[in-house]
Amino acid sequence: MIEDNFIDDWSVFLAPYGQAVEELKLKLKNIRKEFLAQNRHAPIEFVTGRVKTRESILEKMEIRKINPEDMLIGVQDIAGIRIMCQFVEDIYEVAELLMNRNDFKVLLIRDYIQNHKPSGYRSYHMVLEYPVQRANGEMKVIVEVQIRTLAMNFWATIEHSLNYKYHNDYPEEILRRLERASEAAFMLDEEMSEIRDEIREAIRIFDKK
Ligand code: 0O2
Ligand code: 0O2
Repeated sequence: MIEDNFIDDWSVFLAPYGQAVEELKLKLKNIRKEFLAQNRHAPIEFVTGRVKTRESILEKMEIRKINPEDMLIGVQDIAGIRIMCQFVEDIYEVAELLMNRNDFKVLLIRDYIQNHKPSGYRSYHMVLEYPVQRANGEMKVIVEVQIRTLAMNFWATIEHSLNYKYHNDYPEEILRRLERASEAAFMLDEEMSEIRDEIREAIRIFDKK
């Protein structure tokens, strides 16, 4: 295991990341509320967030052979936000919303929807530079935002749990099934997009009731 003493106090180090996650969750949940208050389809279904633990940061550094001085470049998801959407179109609407904000800077985008990962993983990733106000002044922290549909989230969640058991070394049969499941999730998203307008109308009527 990699030495962890290049950080004096991990809880002090991680605190601004925690603050960034809490602030962003609140802001994103408010976007949803605003849309709903205006009786509009909310492109955000729900938001989750977490700060990576010390153990998980060190593990990622070990696996990827990241030196301590490169930690902030190599581990961009110490603060992680996940935004779940109903439809693929919503993902791009949310991305646009985030790009037009001036409370943080979008540093980079990785579109694993247009170019899914070999594993079958699909999501839209954004890396942000988010300023948090601390007792000693402003600090800019890096936050990874993953935007995905419920179907993409379903696949990624299952694959992630399986990975605990197989450590990326899947038996051929499971790999094949995961690939098929990823395609099925993608097709589900495509089908849902096609009937999106009808679903929207149904939701509107349901909400009114
Ligand atoms: P609500 O009103 O229940 O939706 P915290 O404990 O403060 O760190 P939080 O937000 O409570 O943070 O927990 P986390 O783990 O970041 O996010 C979980 C949120 O995602 C919860 O919402 C869950 O209700 C919501 N969630 C999880 N799965 C689903 C789902 O399938 N559909 C929907 N609509 N929401 C889901 P909150 O924040 O407790 O608020
Ligand atoms: P956690 O907290 O366990 O989810 P690179 O792979 O070098 O291009 P990097 O830095 O790994 O880029 O970032 P990437 O791939 O854009 O995003 C990494 C995160 O995306 C992962 O975090 C996962 O959350 C998610 N992810 C990426 N690929 C997959 C996949 O094949 N399956 C699943 N389930 N999730 C994936 P971590 O580090 O695994 O952390």
